[in-house]
Amino acid sequence: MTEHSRFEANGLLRQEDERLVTGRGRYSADWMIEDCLHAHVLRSDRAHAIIRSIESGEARAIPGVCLVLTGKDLRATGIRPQQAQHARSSHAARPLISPDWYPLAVERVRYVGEAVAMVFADSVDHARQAAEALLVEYDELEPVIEAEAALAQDAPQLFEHMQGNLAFDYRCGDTQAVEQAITGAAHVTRLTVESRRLAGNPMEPRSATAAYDASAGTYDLWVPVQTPGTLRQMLADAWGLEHDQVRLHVQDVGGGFGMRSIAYPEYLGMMHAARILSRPVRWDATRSESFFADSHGRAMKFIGTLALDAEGHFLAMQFDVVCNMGAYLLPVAPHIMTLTPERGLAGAYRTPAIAARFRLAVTNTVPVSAYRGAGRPDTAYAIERLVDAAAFELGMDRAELRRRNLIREFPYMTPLGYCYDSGDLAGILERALRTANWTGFDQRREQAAQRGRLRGIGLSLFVEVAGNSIAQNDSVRISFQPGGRIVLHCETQSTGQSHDTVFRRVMSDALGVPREAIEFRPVDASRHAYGTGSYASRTTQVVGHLLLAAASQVLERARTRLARDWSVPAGEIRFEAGRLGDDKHSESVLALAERLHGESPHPLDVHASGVPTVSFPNGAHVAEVEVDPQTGALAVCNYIAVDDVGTVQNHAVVVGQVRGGVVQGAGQIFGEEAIYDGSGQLLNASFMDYFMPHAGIVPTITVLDHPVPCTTNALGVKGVGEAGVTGSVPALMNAVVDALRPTGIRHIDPPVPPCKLWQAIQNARRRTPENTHA
Ligand code: SMO
Repeated sequence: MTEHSRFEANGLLRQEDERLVTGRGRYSADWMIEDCLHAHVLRSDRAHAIIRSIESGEARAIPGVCLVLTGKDLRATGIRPQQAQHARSSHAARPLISPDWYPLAVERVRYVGEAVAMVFADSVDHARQAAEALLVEYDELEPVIEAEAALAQDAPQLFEHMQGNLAFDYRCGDTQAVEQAITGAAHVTRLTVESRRLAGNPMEPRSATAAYDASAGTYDLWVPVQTPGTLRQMLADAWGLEHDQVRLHVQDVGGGFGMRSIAYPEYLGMMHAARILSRPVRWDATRSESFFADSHGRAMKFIGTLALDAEGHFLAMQFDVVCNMGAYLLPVAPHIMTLTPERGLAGAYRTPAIAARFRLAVTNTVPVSAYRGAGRPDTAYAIERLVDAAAFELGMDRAELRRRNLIREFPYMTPLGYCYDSGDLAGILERALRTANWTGFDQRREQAAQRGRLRGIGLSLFVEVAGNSIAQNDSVRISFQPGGRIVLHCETQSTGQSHDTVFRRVMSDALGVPREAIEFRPVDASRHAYGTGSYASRTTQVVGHLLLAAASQVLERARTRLARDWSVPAGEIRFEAGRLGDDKHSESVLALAERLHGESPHPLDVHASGVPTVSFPNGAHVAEVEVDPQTGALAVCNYIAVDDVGTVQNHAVVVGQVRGGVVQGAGQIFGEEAIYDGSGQLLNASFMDYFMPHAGIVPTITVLDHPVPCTTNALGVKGVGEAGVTGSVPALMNAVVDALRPTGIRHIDPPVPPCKLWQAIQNARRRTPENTHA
């Protein structure tokens, strides 16, 4: 049986499942390239220091060592440092200052874990031994760890040309209108919330192999990547190469989450080594190393203000946001810390005036970049906690306050100029409340109290932006192969989102051909298509839209050809159930394609490209939790997710994405946080110390689709990849704070591991119930 027929016969939900669950997945460390040298990276063990010297004599003397590469060596090759860009740098109060980011530190280290040197040897052991034999002489500097401390007067400075460690000061909205509304408001709620720094942990630690072909002048890399098009471009640009000179090989990626989209230092060092040593080179990160070598996420603090009239109508919303960027600005980081939040800053509400200021600070910590949701969970958390706080202060039901301020008509233009194309926020809100039995909660709280538990219920109503793109263009190509096969070329690697299942089905429906005739090629060394890849929940709307456009071109061409063959007007040829025909003739797309194989290029091969749009997935999530005040233990009792992700292509995939996202958000609540001490050491860089979410922390998750078709793409999809996490962070924290209300606690930030909850409850009991902050 073919893989496809087994997939059908066994009732499997996804094309990919059988291969992946029977151990036939192929991740980057599974590629075995012959004759490899091995790399080991020497990383800085201090947060901020001048590199006086690197003595490598002893290291070079170790048998099997082929190359010791330092930052100075690499800079001397003429490599271009990477820099972040920002679409609106010139509109900012102060333009973006993006420091040069070299793969290996030159002259100065700025965070623990920064790559200082790479050693290449005939074995992993020799490479490590040699790295340990390197003698680096440092002059230590004072480090700064937290963003606000970095922005303070007299803080240690990371870069000479960046005064006050302020990389970017970005403002949006009508500040004057907001301030006026606040002054005249009947009620003003203020709340500061923090979305702490996370270290993402994909299942697959990063592994890479690089090879150089001297005769062709090309590089081959086997890497885990979610954005093959962008990565190729970044690697090529660093070396001043044509993009075609870098070829990426990737089959499966064990988790992307935004972290698999960067031209990481190791890749650039390995390209150099592969070229000058004329040998392929390989590097496998250890799990602990990944905590320093991969980008971190979140690290945003929001000071929020909400102004309301006497009836609880929102008048204005304002946020002062401080972001901890880490030691360098990764390429898309300034974008996701400003424009992504801005696009969804209205949330689900008709607030007439909205303004925000974002200050991006550099610190002596691991650089921050996209991490599932990339600014959206943080923003939703800030808005939804603020709305809950206002409801509490006004003595209003939280659902009622939201109801009163809902966006009810679409399209809706936010005060910041973004257009929510479609939605049914009232519908999803009521459905979530009904499913969760919101009105019956008091009874459940009562029953829990009798068992000595604090029970809380929390609601989040969110709108997030998807397809949030820095891309100019994406393209796909459809090519017809002999033997009745159709190949879909694009550049967007799945990291678990089931692209193969979804896109084969889209094309099979559009052309009326069996799914097994279709092959989906997400990464293509021969450059038949281009794109920026898979992030921001964008792939189905962008690539799916282009695939549909390409399919209609195929049908158009087929019609034109058949009209000629049959001598009938093209307008009379109908397309039904996979066949083209009129009253007298009939031929399937595949049969026609087969008949035309003598011609070159194949007459039905098409290419479609376009500028990607954005969409606004939205949802209402309700979480119910219990806290044991004796131990501080938190348990999630019930979780309802009602999501409008636009037209659903595959329900199982939607459910999987939402559940995974909800649990990933719950990780941030239950314990995830990258914890630094004052000297800049990361204290929990292992699974012994860093909390990892698992399915058990949110035992039951009800996922309900509430599709309202998106109007800006042909498939009607809005994207689902990040909806779960964007909804769950605020829903769970609203529930936790609600549970703690009887103790007098009015706000607490995640993570809330038992020790923190227990301590907060103890502290609250010692204080007056009024105005208590944990
Ligand atoms: S955090 Mo994402 O891959 O936009």
